[in-house]
Amino acid sequence: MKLYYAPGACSISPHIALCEAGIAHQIEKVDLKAKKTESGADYLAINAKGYIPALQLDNGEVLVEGVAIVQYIADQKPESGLAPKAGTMERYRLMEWLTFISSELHKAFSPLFNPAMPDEAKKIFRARLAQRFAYVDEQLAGKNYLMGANFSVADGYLYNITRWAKRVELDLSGCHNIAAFVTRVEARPKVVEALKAEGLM
Ligand SMILES: N[C@@H](CCC(=O)N[C@@H](CS)C(=O)NCC(=O)O)C(=O)O
Repeated sequence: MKLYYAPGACSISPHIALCEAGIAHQIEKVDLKAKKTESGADYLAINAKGYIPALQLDNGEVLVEGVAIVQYIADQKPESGLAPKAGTMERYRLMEWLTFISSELHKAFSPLFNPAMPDEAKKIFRARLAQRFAYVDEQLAGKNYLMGANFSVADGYLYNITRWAKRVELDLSGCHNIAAFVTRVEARPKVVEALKAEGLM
């Protein structure tokens, strides 16, 4: 499998999933402005949507959308425990988290990364994100990970997105459970492997 990624972007989540699942893979960097991969390929021919992540499967098929990609990876190695079995209530709980992280956290960062967005508007988006993170902080009370004791693909995604807070001056200093979660995730050897491969450590 090959993961198309950009260092530090939302492709960290599937990258962590691949490492945690122990799946042999390659990674190829994408220049998102030029829409070119590091080997010179036209990225739009790989993913017409133009964004990362994209996962090229061994049969050549390309899967996009982070939430679909991480579940695909987890399902290749059910023994990894990265996702509960499909069809169970627990699996819908995982999807509930993945959807929340995607729509309420991940995409809510976009206006804060946009240089054209006025500062007054950014304040509103920042305040909304702070509320969402406060909810996550409450949910992590007394738990190691979002689903309980075990690490899942939702944790890799949450960790990925939480890394962006400092870059957009989002103050998470009151979120002590999230801080402990981040420390716990960063202590995982497979997470370190993914971050090192992207040049982030
Ligand atoms: N819906 C997509 C969104 C992915 C996304 O937002 N990717 C960003 C990086 S974090 C990107 O590639 N932006 C560049 C662009 O849209 O041209 C997903 O969840 O996988």
